[in-house]
Amino acid sequence: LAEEPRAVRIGSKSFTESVVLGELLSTLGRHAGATIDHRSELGGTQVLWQALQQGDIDAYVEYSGTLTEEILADPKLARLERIAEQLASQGIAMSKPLGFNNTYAIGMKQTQAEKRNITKISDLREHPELQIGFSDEFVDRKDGWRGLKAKYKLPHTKTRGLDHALAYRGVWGGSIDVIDLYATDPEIISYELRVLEDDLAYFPLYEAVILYRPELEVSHPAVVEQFLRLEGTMDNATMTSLNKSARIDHIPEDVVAAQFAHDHIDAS
Ligand code: PBE
Repeated sequence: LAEEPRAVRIGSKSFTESVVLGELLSTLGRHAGATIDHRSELGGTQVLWQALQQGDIDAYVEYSGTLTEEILADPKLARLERIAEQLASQGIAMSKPLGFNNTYAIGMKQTQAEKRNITKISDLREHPELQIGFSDEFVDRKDGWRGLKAKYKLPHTKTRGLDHALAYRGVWGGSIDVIDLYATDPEIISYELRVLEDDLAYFPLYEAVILYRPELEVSHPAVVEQFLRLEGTMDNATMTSLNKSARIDHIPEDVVAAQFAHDHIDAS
């Protein structure tokens, strides 16, 4: 009896965009004829990276800045070619950028920012009274709160770790003044937030790339071929609008992904 080809396992982190991208990889993999197992919302960056290294998953979408700051912990690896080389030496393959930069940013309600005349992150220094609420991962990451506080010499001490979606509700409701944003979050527009200028250039680029185990090129070459069709197809406006469909219009992530694949890369 011929062995059934094994399922291709895709991972995603616990936030909407990552799930949409996981569904997109799943759609493309199925289009290539593979059986797909999407382990949705597995956890944060470290959980996904370890799952990929251990072979519990075959692929997921990561961000260049997250690779240099948090995973490889070598901020000097700014160029994508160098990141790819480092990953290759650890047995992981990386695609070219999908085309958008989902950087962290710091934001607050436009009305609040106007009232206090705050346009850039360094302006926060003069406002120790502001309530800060950061998403869980941002509180702990090397490219997160601690580094930001040090670089900008911010006086705030009481920071709360929150689920990212809850942080938005808090800032809208007024219980939190300042939060971390992801640049492709649709809430920035719908909740009328101001993105503060990163005037000391603290944040690196966070270009989305697909990470995958190179064995996939042997076991499922058609799947890899489909995955790589995503390279260069998604700019920030595109990703933001997919996130909006899921988060604001409540369309299920798999439907959002299938629609994009159908309309833009002729796969569904
Ligand atoms: N990011 C910003 C984070 C979350 C949002 C995309 C750089 C990450 O998952 O690495």
